[in-house]
Amino acid sequence: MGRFTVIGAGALGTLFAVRLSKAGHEVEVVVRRAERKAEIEAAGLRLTDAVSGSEEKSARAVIKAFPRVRLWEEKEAFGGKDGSGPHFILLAVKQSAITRELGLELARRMGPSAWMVCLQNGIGHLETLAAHVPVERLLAAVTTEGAMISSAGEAVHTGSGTTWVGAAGDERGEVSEIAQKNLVYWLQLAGFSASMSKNISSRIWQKLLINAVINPLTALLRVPNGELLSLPGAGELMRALYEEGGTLARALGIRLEPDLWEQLLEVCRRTATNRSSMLQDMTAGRLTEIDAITGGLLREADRSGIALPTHLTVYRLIKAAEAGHRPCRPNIID
Ligand code: KPL
Repeated sequence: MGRFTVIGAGALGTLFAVRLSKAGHEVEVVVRRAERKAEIEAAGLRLTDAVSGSEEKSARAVIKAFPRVRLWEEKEAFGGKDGSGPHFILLAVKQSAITRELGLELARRMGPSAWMVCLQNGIGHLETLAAHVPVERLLAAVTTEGAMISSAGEAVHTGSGTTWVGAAGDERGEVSEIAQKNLVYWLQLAGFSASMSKNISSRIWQKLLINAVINPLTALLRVPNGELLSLPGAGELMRALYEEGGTLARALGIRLEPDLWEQLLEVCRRTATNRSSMLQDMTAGRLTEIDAITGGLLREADRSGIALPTHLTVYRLIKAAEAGHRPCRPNIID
């Protein structure tokens, strides 16, 4: 059985931690604040299936408090000091938590058999981490699983999706191939639909285009994903954002599947009751991931001299809305 460290007990972190732990793996969950650790320990890590209503509880996961930056003195490595077989660190924190400081700390705590698996939406995080973590130890994961946090330690699984795993530096794929196979196999045994991807950048971009349509619009309109399909005018806005993103991706030579627009609509249908992560952040008064999603597209467009007027408008609206919710709590690894 495998060893997993899940960093961040948000919706995705909890979903992966509970399923992997139930499948018999050694799982530790790392949260930043001691109060959150105590809350989760008291209530247990739980996962509820939104469709069947059944509850899965994980008794096996060990929960550790990730010390605050100034307390990061203890030398303990994630996943224990040694052990046989690969140790996967699932990084399930928000983009805004991925800083140089975190990269340095993670690199210091990674043992010799550790692989870092990044589950973030958007772009930019892999470059930040690769400055500190050896790129051949970095795996990118793209998931279309839908989940929401309902209380401390409790996630609701709102829609099943697929998780693709690939080497962060595409050309280093052969170095991590055995680890990738192992991870995919264990994810499958834990009940996930998972596959290896030889072209993870294309998967990252396809998810980015989907998030750049659904997330800001649901956050601005304050509706669950499914309602975008029926609100007057929303369809036109979705299409405009999608077309602009597609033009940029093609200009950058990124391969997009021909039915990506259909896939986007399908995500809205499959996660119809889900409140997007951006809507959840906005409602909770946290900073959103707009800089890594729409902001990521705008930065790339700027470098290529391409205009994305609809994305720019949406970006400014979200920035204004975030500021209107002051005081914004910084995103935390919760
Ligand atoms: O990834 C998502 C998110 O909310 O961030 C989608 C796919 C839009 C599901 O809600």
